[in-house]
Amino acid sequence: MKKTVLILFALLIVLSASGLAAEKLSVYNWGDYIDMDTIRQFEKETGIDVIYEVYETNEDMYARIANGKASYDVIFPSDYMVERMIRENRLTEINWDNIPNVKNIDPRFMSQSYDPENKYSVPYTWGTMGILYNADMVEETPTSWETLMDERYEDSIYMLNSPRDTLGIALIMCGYDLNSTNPDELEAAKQLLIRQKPLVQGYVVDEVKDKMIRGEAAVALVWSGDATYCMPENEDLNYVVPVEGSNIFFDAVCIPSNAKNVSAAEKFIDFLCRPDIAATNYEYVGYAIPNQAAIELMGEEEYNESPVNNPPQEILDKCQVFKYLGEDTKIYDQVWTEFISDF
Ligand code: SPD
Repeated sequence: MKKTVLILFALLIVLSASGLAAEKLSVYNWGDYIDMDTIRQFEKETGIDVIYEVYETNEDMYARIANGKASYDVIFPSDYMVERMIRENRLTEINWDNIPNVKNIDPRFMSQSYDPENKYSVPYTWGTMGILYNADMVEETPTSWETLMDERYEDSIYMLNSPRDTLGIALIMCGYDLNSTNPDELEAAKQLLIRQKPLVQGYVVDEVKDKMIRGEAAVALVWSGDATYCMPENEDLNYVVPVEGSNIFFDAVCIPSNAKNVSAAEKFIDFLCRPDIAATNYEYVGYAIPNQAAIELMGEEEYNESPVNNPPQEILDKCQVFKYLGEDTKIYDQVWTEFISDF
């Protein structure tokens, strides 16, 4: 018995020393942004062990990577963060020969302004920001961002604990561009958020879904995919992109430049682009997808039934993408820190 244990132990040491122990892939993603069955299926099909960690905002993810304390093989940054990480040489160029399933991505989602030659990012999801409201708790159907300043909703509003998103909408509410870098305009946006504070029950990210489903607030600033998740769970919930316009975002899958296992990262990204995988993952995640083959597999008509994930062109025309603002990002960091640390 002792001998068998010793042999097994020695075998284990030999296997890990020779690199034959299970290969590892380290994935860093937003909360609730992949079906864990997708991960399990990938592990089963490839024998690669996935180490999975989550973050709540682009800024959290960036800080963890930039401080050099952690290395990941796959991350899921949004548009402006992809742009920032490209400029700072923090991403690995994708070897498209190893991602044959990219053929399933609708070409309209490729070569976006944040990665014009499409060298570093694979489109994953997209969406808008808008207001998720409880029809039973609001006096009238919201159409404007002004709802977020309506005193009738005292202590009944959730805002996003995400600097670019919340400041971007506050800028629009002040009549400015959501990519403004003018310090006076950002100060005005901060003052608006300060005036709004008595109405706000909390600044949250993923928790907003359960809170709105349970009817804990009348309205919330949300990303469209979270509205898609909530609406079937509570028939009073609905979503609107306000008339003043909003943000349209594109989230991508990327490989950081300090990734340890690029080949496993490519396998994982290619797996995510497979139509069957993208389709089942969509059922869980709820965000609109750029994978045309997956949409066809699910049935285009059924997929298009969701007005949240398929806003009409006139709404999209009023939406803008966040841009990376270079050194001016520091103004946002400062304004947001001053604001949120006082909440
Ligand atoms: N549950 C996390 C969803 C992540 C959505 N990304 C939004 C990006 C906004 N710029």
